[in-house]
Amino acid sequence: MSAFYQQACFLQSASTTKTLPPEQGFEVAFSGRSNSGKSSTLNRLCQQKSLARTSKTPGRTQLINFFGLPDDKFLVDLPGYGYAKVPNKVKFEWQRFIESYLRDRMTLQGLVIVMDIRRPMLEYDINMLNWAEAHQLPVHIVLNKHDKLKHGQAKTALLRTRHQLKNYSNEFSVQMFSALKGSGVEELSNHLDKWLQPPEKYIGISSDK
Ligand SMILES: Nc1nc2c(ncn2[C@@H]2O[C@H](COP(=O)(O)OP(=O)(O)OP(=O)(O)O)[C@@H](O)[C@H]2O)c(=O)[nH]1
Ligand SMILES: [Mg+2]
Repeated sequence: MSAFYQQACFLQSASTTKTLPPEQGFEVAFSGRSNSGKSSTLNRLCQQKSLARTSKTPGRTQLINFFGLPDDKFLVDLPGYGYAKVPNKVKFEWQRFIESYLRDRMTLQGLVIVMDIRRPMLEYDINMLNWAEAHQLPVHIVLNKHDKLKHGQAKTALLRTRHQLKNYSNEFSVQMFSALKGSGVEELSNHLDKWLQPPEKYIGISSDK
């Protein structure tokens, strides 16, 4: 378990471009359908139960939330897409804000897309992947809720998703994960290390928890 991500602290929320923190260092954003477990994935990665707020009610995260790590590295929790109960006007505004964040943020190194392993690669996910490809933004897909499937079914979902990614031209990777059980957390932190480049002193250092 990486000691680096355990240092994460809530920094600030943003609801408009003007309220975004200054662009410095490197950051990675977590996106995905509402209720796929983005906030739970962040909490598991950072080994903190309530760093990002989680909920059974989809659409809980309505702001872009920034978490700071040592050495000017940041993790960013984006609002979930595909949440139907929000009025269209609000949805449109969010969408514009998130799109401008993803397009213009110079410090953004990559995008983690969290999907429910039982329903990966739905329409919104594919839209996001197409968008990332068009903007040459590297993507790492986390197939979360692995614990909900038998191992064979989960493996099939992984292979099928990997196969679908073959059509994309930019950097894409995929892994299984369970925010509930903690499986896959090391694979995720190793991947993020490539994007965020933590200070030397954290590389290979794990906590004993
Ligand atoms: N079984 C299981 N449930 C999970 C897992 N990860 C998240 N959940 C549950 O899924 C629900 C949604 O989790 P969140 O982390 O709030 O999801 P989110 O994607 O951040 O949701 P929004 O912020 O609303 O977009 C909660 O009830 C979590 O407890 C997992 O790995 N396994
Ligand atoms: Mg959330």
